[in-house]
Amino acid sequence: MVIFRSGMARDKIFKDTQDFKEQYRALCVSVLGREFDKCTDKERYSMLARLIAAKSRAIEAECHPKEAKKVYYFSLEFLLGPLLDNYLLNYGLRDLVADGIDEMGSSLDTLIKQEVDPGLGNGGLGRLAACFLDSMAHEGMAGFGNGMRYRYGLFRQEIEDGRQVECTDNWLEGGFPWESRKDGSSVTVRFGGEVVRHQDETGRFWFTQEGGECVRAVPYDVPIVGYGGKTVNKLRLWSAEPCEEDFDLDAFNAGDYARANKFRSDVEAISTILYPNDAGEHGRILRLKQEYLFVSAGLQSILRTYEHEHGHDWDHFADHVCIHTNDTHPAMCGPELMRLLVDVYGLDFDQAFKIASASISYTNHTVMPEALEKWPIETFRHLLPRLYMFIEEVDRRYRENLMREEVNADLLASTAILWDGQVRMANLSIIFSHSVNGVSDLHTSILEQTVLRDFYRLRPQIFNNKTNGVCHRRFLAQANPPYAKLITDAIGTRWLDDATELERLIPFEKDAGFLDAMEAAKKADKERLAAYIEETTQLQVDTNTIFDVQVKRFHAYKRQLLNVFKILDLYNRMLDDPTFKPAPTTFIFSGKAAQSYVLAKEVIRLINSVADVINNDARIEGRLKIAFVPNFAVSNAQLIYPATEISEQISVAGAEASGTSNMKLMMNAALTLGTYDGSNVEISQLVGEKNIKIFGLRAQEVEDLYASGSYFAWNQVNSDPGRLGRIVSMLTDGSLAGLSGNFESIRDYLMAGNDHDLVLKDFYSYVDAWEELTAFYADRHAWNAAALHNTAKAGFFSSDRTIREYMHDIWKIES
Ligand code: F58
Repeated sequence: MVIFRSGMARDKIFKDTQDFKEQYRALCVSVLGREFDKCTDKERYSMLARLIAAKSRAIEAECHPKEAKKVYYFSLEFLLGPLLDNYLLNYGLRDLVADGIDEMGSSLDTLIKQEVDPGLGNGGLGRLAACFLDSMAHEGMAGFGNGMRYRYGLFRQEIEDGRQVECTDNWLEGGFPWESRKDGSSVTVRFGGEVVRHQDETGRFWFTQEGGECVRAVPYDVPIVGYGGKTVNKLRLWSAEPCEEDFDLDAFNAGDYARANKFRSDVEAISTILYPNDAGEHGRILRLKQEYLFVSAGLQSILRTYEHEHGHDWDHFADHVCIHTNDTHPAMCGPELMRLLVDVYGLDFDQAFKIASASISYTNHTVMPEALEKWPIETFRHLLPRLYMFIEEVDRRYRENLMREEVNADLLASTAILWDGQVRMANLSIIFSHSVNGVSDLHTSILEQTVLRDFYRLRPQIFNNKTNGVCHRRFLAQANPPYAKLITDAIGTRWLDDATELERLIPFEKDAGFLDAMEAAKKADKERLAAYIEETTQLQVDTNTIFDVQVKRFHAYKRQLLNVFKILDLYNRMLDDPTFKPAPTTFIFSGKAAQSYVLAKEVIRLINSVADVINNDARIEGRLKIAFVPNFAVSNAQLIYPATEISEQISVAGAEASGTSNMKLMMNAALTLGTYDGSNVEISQLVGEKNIKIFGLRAQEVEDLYASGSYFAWNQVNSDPGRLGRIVSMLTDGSLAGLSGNFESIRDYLMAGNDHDLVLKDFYSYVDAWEELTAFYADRHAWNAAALHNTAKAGFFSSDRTIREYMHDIWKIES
């Protein structure tokens, strides 16, 4: 399928198929010492990726002039997903390479399947960072990622007896052909030790941090290929290694290898795993070390480049460099940049603060207070004694300024960095930033009105909204070939560059032929997903049923539980009343729960237990089916989104900052069944109420209900023992216990916990909304037109648009 625009950089990469084959064969021989024909599929994939990576590095080296303003996107997570297919699409090389490989007796699809997902992120925040890298390259800007190269990604999820089991994700086992190690760009990062004051004869003094633990941060660079292939940026991932000077040679010589090696494993632990459990001081210190390591190493590397390109012209640093911090994990960027400018480059404190705050910006991704990071001052100062001095001084001056105006005195408790024995990372981020943004309209206004209200009162001008977006090339063009082809046949290829072109699909909402073809494409996508479900779970699903999908991290506020309650309600009503026939539906769930999040893991077990009961109950004649797809990752997400017809976005209003699966799913012509939360609000405004189903309390109503103290979960249950009460009873009466026991803790969360996420409160409006939406599905023509309208309006949710807004409003870069 040719869905690429002309004039792409591909011609510079391979002259033709013959040229590609020759280069590919030569690489196999030179690296592996074996002919292509003697290589395994894994090796063939690896060599192909290396070939494309090498070409990309060559383009990258010449991409940006030194005057170009550079943006460094600091994020502890980049959920890249597989790269090969995406880069071939971006270069416009897919057909040429596929033909070449066919002629060599293999197939591109076989090789693509060999690629493993680098699991370098948890969920939405990490995937957003990866979409942004893609869009920055697409926009032709010099935008670079800075993150951590975790030896083990987020765990691989398996399901046993309905339970989530966490297995090690050894994603680097077979090597990562996209990366290249840059020993020459290594830097040193120091933890612990003490701060020593030095003074010379003139009275000039300075500080150094000495002793403690010295870590060598080694960068691995991954090329980021923008669509069109003209811009290639890079993602720099840091790995922690011991500094040779710290090696305990005495212990080694004395044969005490355990002691000699201990420091090695302590240091390497820093880049071993993605976000260790928050349990225990040790785990937390490791997390703080990760945060400091990638911040310090990234900034040292930026300063080196700056010095190389602009010398010591520090006054113009912020004209050339933007440092964007993805949530609070890189919050130490501010003080660390100051430390480097003062201690290494000899600037004074005020100048350093000015430079730091003019170059740093911050995105907040959550309104949940428990997610706002805090560190005990003692831990912090012990680990980072010199950095802490800068934080303390900035905080002292901040307080002094605030107290000068009496009206502000009450803002100290909420806005100071140091409070109650803790370093508050969100406050640190904000005080060092010239821009603070939320990720949807609703989220930003909640930040301004509640969570960060006092900061907003003080500096309203730094607050702004940047509604999230997703990479439509990956999640529509690449993930959904039959639909992408249909779109391209209808409106040409420009939508790949400019997603707002999708609006040109609107006239086709009246075109019966187009709508039939669209339904056929959806059917093909459903069949592909059904085959994957069968392969991974041995469950057969019927592609003539509605595919109703909720895929995302498991969290109480996202309310997968509400979805299960709805399914149980439909089931109970079918058993009670043979005339009640809900629309035949396959409910598909996928997602991981954090290792230590007991309730979320119980909800996974509940879904699988309900599936075990319903899927095996002949009385309902296969009308309802539940599939849990294990190990949700970018790669299987790309199979799930295209096959979806109902997109479940049912978080309690006011809790989801934005959500991004809602965007990926609408793009793929799914209708949203959702609350008025996060960017569902903007989806609803764009597609119009005919083309989305909204239910439940609004954010303000939720807040008022909490504030009134008048909500009692028991009232909900007592007022309808036949439906809601019955479902709550089923949690503990043995009806669902067949697979692995009852669900007391879920019942406790609902009843003793007074239904914190208002599952019971929104239950009826949700079930009614589902029934109305599925009734609408029966009108195939109207449904398909509404589904197409969702795709047509999805252009706004391309991360290209989001990045252009960041460029224009925050980074001050013109396209
Ligand atoms: C997510 N946050 C938001 N955090 O929940 C979601 O609404 C939003 O669309 C997305 O960010 C992108 O803005 C999120 O994914 C994390 O994964 C944290 C990582 C660090 C530990 C705590 C969760």
